[in-house]
Amino acid sequence: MIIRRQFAKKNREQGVALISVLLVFAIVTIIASEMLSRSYLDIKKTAGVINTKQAYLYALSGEQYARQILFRDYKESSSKTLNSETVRSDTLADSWSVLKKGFDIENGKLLVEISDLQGRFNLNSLRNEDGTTNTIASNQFARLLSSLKIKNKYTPVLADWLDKDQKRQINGAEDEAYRQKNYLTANNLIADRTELRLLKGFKSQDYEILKEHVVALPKTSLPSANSKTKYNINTMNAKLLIAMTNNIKPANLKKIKSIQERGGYNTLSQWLNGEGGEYLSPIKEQLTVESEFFEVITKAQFAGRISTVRTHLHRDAKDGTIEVVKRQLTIE
Ligand SMILES: [Ca+2]
Ligand SMILES: [Ca+2]
Repeated sequence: MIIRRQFAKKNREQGVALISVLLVFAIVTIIASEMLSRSYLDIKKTAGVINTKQAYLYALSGEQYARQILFRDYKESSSKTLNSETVRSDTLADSWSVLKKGFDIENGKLLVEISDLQGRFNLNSLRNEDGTTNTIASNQFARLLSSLKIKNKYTPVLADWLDKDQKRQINGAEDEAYRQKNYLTANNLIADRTELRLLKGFKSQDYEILKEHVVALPKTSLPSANSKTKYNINTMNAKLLIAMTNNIKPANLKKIKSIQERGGYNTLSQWLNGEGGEYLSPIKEQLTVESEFFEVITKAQFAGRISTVRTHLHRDAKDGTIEVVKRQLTIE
């Protein structure tokens, strides 16, 4: 009996020991797997950060490439002459315009696109240098909205946003309209087209339609404002031409478009004396054939990460020096 009891006791002890060992083993396994999964997540997170950074650096390299293309274009363009005078022009047939090119990079792709910002409506042209509203530009903007079939009347709201006073224009909006949103009107030139989204009643679907046609350049095209930045007739699209010229005939628009596609003209007088020139003459003070402001969009895809950089560049007309006006990291 005593032997059997001792035997049973020993068996129980062994059982308890086995369960303890199994428990410890289970706990160790859980801890180890938790540690492994955490370190796996950490590695993944770090790789994600590194890959995002790498994608951004590739996008910046695309911007550098665009700068080289634009500088080379300036140099090549400087050698064009007409009656032994240098005639520099920027057109849709230029190397920067036809670039829209993708590159294969290690573990991904890079896409670089350059466009002429002087082929878009400059929102800042609604403000004269003295801070008042430029009515010629307001009318042009209103026509741009209507040519894009945007029904909402944003012109007075934009005019009030830009003008220096607090006096509300008819259907406009000054500070009192924004106070409850915790911001006020700029009452100054705007820095980016995205500011349109802040305007009273501005609908995002309208912004999506309008954004490709507008830009906020530091200088405007009207003499009463600052005449430095003009519209490039070689690159202006049909909607902007309708807005600027008022009542231009579809046949003339088509003709202008086909000349643009063939590489435009090297001088403004060629445009003014050509077909449709009668529509361009009234706005000739606002026109040029040469551009200084360009937009570069680079999209880099690297190891599953995407980086999109939108850069505005200024290329000096005197020596071709290129500077970054602004750089934004994401698409709007
Ligand atoms: Ca104002
Ligand atoms: Ca006002």
